[in-house]
Amino acid sequence: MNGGLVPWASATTHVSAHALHYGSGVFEGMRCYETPDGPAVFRLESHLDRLYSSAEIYGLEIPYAQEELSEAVCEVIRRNDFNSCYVRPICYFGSGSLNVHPRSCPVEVVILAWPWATYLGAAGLEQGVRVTVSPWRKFHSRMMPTTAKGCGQYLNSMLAVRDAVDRGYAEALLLDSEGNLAEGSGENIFIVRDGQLLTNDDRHSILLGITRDAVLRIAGDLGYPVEVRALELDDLISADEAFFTGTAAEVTPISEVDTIRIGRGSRGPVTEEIQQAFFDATSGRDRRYAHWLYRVDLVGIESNQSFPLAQEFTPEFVECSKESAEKPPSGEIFIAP
Ligand code: PPE
Repeated sequence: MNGGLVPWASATTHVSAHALHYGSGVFEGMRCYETPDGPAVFRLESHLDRLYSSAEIYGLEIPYAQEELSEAVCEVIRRNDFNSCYVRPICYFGSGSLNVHPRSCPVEVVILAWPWATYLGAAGLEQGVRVTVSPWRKFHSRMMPTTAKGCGQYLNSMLAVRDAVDRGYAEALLLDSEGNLAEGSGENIFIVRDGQLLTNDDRHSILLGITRDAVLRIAGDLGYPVEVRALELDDLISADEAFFTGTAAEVTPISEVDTIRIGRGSRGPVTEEIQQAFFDATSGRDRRYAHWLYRVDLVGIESNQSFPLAQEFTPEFVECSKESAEKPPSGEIFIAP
C-alpha cells in the first residue's frame, strides 16, 4: 500500500478520501493461476496497460512505473504464498479536499490479493447460469468511459446485479441505451449460432475485456468464425449457446435468460471446447499461449519467503461464489512498491 507492505487489518484509508465520496478511483482484477512453472498471472501486462489508461482518463497520475507495479503484484502473491489467487490493484484519490474536483488529493496505490474460486458458482461453470435482462441500462460511453474500469462506474453494475439476485438469478444482463445487449454486471457476452461466434464491442458501451480478447484469439485458433457486431436480445434467445467471459467469471455458460432456455439450457459443446482451451491457456498446458502467463517466481527470487505479516482475516465482502458464499482462507496482505 503506497510503497509499503501492510497487514490486511492496518490497510485503512481516511473517511474523507475523495474516492469514498465520489468513486474517483480505477482498478483491475486479474487472476494468478497455478502452472508447471509455478504461479503465473494471466495477461498481467494487458491488465496493467488498462489500469494506466483508466487512470489517465480520470487524471490519476500513478506515481510508479508499470514495471514496479508488475513486480509489486508478484511480490504480494509470493509473500502470501499463493499458488493461485485474484489480484486487485486499485488507484484512487485519497484525502485532501472534498470538492468534486480532486485538487490537492493524493493518489493512493494499493494492491490486494485473495484466493477467489469461481465467481458465479462452481456449478455455473459446468451447468451454466440463469440471467435476467436488467431494468437498469448500461450507461452510454458518452456519459462515462465504459472502456475504463472506474470505481464509481460500478454503481450501475451493483444496481443491476442486486436486482437480479433479488429476483433469483445469478447475474444481470444490461442492455445499452439503444436496447442492444451490452454486458453482464462484470462480464462480456458471447453467443454461438450455427458454429459461429458473435460478440459486441465498445460501440455498445462495454468494457473491452481481456478475457474477451483471449477468447477471440482462442476461438480463431480453434477455427471458429467470429463476428463482432451489435447483438439484439433476439440473437441471444435464438442462440445455440451463450457464455460470459471475465477475469472473475472466466468462461461461464449462460443457460437461461428470464426463464427462456438458451439452446439445450446447459453448457453447449462449443462453449465447453472454448472453456477447456481457455483453462489450458491459463494453466500453462497449452504452450501456444505461454506468452500470456507472467511467471511470479521469475523476479525477486531472493525475497521469495512466506511473510509473517500475513494474518488471520476473512474479508466479508469477498464471495468465493455467489451461490455458496464460501469464505476464503486467511492470510491476505496488500503491497505496493
Ligand atoms: N465487463 C465488466 C463490466 C467487468 O467488470 C468485467 C470484469 C468484464 C467486462 C470482463 O473484463 P476482463 O476481466 O478484462 O475479461 N469484471 C471484474 C470485476 C468483477 C467483480 O465482481 O469485482 C473481473 O472479472 O475481475
